[in-house]
Amino acid sequence: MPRTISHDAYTPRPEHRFTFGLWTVGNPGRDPFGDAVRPVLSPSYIVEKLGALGAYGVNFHDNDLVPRDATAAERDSIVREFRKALGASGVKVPMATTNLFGDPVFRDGAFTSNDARVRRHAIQKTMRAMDLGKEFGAETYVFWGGREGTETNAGKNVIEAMKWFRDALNFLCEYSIAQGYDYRFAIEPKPNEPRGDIFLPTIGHALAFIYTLDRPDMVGLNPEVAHDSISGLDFSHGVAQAIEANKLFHIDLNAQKPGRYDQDHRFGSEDIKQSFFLVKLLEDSGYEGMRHFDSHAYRTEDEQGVWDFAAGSMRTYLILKEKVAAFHADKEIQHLLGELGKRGAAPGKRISYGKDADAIRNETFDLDAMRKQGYAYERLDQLTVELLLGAR
Ligand code: GCO
Ligand code: MN
Ligand code: MN
Repeated sequence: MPRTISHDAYTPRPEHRFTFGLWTVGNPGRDPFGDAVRPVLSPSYIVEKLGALGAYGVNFHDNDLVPRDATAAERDSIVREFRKALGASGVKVPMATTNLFGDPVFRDGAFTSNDARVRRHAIQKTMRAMDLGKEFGAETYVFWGGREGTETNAGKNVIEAMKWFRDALNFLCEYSIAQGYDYRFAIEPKPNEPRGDIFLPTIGHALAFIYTLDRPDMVGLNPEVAHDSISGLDFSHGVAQAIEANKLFHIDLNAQKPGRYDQDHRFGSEDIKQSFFLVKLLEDSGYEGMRHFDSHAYRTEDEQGVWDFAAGSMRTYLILKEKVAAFHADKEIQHLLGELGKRGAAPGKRISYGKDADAIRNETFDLDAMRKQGYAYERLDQLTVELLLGAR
């Protein structure tokens, strides 16, 4: 029996900017060992369901919407029907992207394949996918290079591959400008899977690469929880660095046990504390972009499980957002943070050579006192845990 949607403080609404991909809720549960377990859902049906659940938008790869072998007439009729579904549900398309990984032609990469014809084809496919995204008003264009990488270093010159990657992004930035598309490009780093090792594996690699492009202002990041967790990194540190550099253009929310294959589980279903600090970072920093759930329901689930998964992702985000407010309102937590603030942790306490050179050169430090004083992080963390567990 379908569950009824509850209307309480955690009911998602379009202004929360929650989005899903056609490929996420539409994932039929195929894995390397087993067949699909759920029927394919049509894009229009997905949009209708997401609208009813309170999502703001839906994103897609070109081929999630228009199959690879569609004729021009089929493309037109698919576009027409999808537009109708969007209009009826009020669901928006804030982001679009290209499938540069499914077709066997991309087995050695797309922009970095050793075959120059493949590299040119990848660019052509992306130009057409950018056209498609713009037909629905997409503003962010994601580049996830799932096939850009290697299993062996014997066959690829990685220095050349970086140049090919850069050429492709420079080319596509010019295309966006020439067409008047005004896209914001967001690179999505991932360390491995489907390739043994993927190029631009972390937020840091991608960030450094961006500043080597012709138009670094147009290009930012789409970091994903699961991808940094695979590498055992603290995701919110990478996201904070992206925010500080004004490069957080989009974000993929999900959950992942460290060190495993890409699990793409429901947001908040693994590391609650990590998820909390991520929501806190996004909310406290005033991030205004989409909260995109790049994840899918467990393979055990039928269609109802998929909508439980989608509703649960948004609900958990909103519960954690409320916990963020509770953290800010908690007197003891705020007292401890206030003590840190007095010691110099409050924002804005920065130095510069011009202003401080003499003072620092001549300052006398009470090193004994400085060595003895603790930071009360044990207490602060325990209070955070208790708050998350509902004991405060
Ligand atoms: C993955 C990636 C993808 C991308 C998607 C949009 O690990 O499979 O996260 O889901 O996010 O292709 O670019
Ligand atoms: Mn992923
Ligand atoms: Mn992703």
